[in-house]
Amino acid sequence: MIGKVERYIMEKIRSEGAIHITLIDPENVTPKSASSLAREVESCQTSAIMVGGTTLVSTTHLDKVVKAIKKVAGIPVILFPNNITGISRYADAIWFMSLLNSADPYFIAGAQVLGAPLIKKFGLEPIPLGYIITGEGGSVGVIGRACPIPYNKPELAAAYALTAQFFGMRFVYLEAGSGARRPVPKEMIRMVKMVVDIPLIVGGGIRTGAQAKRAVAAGSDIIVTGTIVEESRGQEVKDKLIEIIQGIKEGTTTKICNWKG
Ligand code: 1GP
Repeated sequence: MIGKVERYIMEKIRSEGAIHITLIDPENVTPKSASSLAREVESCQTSAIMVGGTTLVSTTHLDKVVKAIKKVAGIPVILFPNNITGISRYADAIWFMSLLNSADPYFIAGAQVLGAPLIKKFGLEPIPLGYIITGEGGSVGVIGRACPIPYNKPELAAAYALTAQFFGMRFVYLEAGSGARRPVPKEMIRMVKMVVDIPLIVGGGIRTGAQAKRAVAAGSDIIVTGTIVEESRGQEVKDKLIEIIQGIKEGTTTKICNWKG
């Protein structure tokens, strides 16, 4: 069943062409800094806040961070779990994600089986997502025991994305890894976009408006950035985000779009 947050995301993509989501890693913030960050990114018109990271964090700390963000943010807070410890009852929704190119069944369906009853109990909105690690893969590639898809093999990314769609997942995410030196190349985004009808999320290593523009023009529906706000302070956070969001807007003017929505 499609819930409120998913409907909001779909409507936003439909009306704006592509959207931006900010990722906050609970390991890198205090509840206080998370709430001021949330205020700043919302004022720059990011569409939602994802909370999650690759390495372990205490659930108590995660709860405090999510609560602090929820207190100030009018936009949805969506969990981006690395494991069952990434679940908090205080969020609005959770990417119910499977790391499709992991060599370890735990990251494909094991952690999900452990987490599902908790998600049900907390009344969190699960949004089914196929997660695909590409390029260098970063920490998430190592922790998730992924076989990252080389950038020069876009047809493999397309096959994985199609698999996500055929499994009934409603979003697909091409991940380069947080802080990646090179974001997912446009050729890979384009090839995935040509075959799938579900919205495409792209993230990892996007630091400039020009990179965001290229990724959207190639077909990304959602751009996720995390590192740029973590590395910046005060006005710099806003300047960076405004640049990225402007790039996304520019990208929509020539965007490849083949899903009916
Ligand atoms: C990581 O794709 C996200 O899961 C964001 O990556 O931190 O490089 O923006 P960055």
